[in-house]
Amino acid sequence: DSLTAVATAQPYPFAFPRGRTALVIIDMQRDFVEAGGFGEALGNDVRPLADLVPNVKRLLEGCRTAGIAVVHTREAHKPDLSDCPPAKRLRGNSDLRIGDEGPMGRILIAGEPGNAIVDELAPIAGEIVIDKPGKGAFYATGLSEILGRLGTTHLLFAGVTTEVCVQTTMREANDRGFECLLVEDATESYFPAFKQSTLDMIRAQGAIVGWTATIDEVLAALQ
Ligand code: C5J
Repeated sequence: DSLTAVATAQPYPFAFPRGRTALVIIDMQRDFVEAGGFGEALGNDVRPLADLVPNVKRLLEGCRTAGIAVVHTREAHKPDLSDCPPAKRLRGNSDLRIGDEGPMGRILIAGEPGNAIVDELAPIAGEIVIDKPGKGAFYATGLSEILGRLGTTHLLFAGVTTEVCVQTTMREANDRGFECLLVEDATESYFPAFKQSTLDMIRAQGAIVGWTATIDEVLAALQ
């Protein structure tokens, strides 16, 4: 429906037409959230991201109940790596690189066990799943066209990691004319200070990139 919901948010209330809003859940895949994946290969402690899963589930279920469209993304490359520039594959000093065989299959490769969205957040029929080769979900994907066909104007963001794929996608969306809100307790980083800085910079200067609100604030607006 086109009824407008209004969430308590920072830096000021966020009004969103329910029928033109989508929840975008970024990269809640085993590669980032579970031991043995890309995130751990890069030297990170994945526990804070694993602890985030129940929060994202609560937001997802609330949005499903309210009839909000849902988009899931995965950072995923083709098995032949033709969509992975050497600059991305060779970056860093990890022993395990994109495309290498890891404990959960080939790292960040579509179709491998580690590339799957965690079971608790698995997409259901009718939800959109985007495989993205970049950090931003608009780069080299059909996301713009899909949201255009749906008539989507407002996006609620969740997922990982706050300052990399979530922030990049939110900035891409902002430049494409979407009104964007990041759900504070439905996103996480391997670096707590980076999460906090990202929330602060997004909502600074009168929501220069967008708004932030808690899960409770978003779900209260959808009651
Ligand atoms: C990263 C992501 N951090 N999903 N990917 O490499 O944020």
